[in-house]
Amino acid sequence: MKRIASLAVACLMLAPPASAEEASPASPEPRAFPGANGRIAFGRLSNNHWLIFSITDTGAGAILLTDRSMNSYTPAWAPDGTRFAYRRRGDGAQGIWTAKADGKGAAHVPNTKWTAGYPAWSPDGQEIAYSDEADAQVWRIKPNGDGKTQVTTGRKNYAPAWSPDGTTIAFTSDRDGDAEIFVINADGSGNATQLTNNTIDDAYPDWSPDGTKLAFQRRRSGDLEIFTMNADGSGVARITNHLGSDQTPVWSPNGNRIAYAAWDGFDYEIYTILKDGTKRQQVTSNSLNDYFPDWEPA
Ligand SMILES: [Ca+2]
Ligand SMILES: [Ca+2]
Ligand SMILES: [Ca+2]
Repeated sequence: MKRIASLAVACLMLAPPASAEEASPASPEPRAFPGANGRIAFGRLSNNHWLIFSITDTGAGAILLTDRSMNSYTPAWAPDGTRFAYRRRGDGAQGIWTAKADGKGAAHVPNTKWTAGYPAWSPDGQEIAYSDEADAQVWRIKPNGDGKTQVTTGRKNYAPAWSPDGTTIAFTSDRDGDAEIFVINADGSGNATQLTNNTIDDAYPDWSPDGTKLAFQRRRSGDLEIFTMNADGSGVARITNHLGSDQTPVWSPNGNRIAYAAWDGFDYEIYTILKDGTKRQQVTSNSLNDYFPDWEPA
């Protein structure tokens, strides 16, 4: 009897206080992008294996999210921050996978194969865009493998980013001989609109949470830097000015900062910077290569 009584007390302690429930009738509060900044997920090359970790934006509390026997790449947080999609290669089913924010419950997205990569969620969390190296096209698919639809046509398309209003998908294409940023209707209708047009590489676009800007990487005098531009391609602004590659930018969920990977002279680290290019902060610090960050909505 005594044991049952203490169990009941423990259950009471786990229950949320009634006042808190009254204060937020819709609890648990749904997390949404845009919103507050959560953890940063990223890929790390460790002992010839690609692993995905998450870490706080101050560089504390790194957690391994993927299996050490597999190669896992390019994490992308779902808009509610409860799951992430990624690319997985190795034994078993390869292609796009999803897992809970703690790495548990990993599952293959059926109908994606080993050539599928660079996942990006739709803002309603119902679909994932990705690019397939086999045909160099951008596709969209539901996490259960249903509704697979080709979005792009033309040559050499990769690295999609779904706009926050859900209507368009930005992507990179090498179709004119160097990398450019394009945007196309998310249902694949109409022609893609070219946002950059030059003879240097512009790649890996990511939408600001309010949908007004894109961050991307540009190769400038042999050195990669982070840039932003308006959604129509105007107003290009350089954000980083640092010797060594600065690449694969992503916005913070609150829209104030940009996270990216940078070469520090020895290996790659994750950094964040204010969107005006000031107050750079280092997130990871080690002798391994840390790449492809994505910032969790919390
Ligand atoms: Ca270009
Ligand atoms: Ca640079
Ligand atoms: Ca490192």
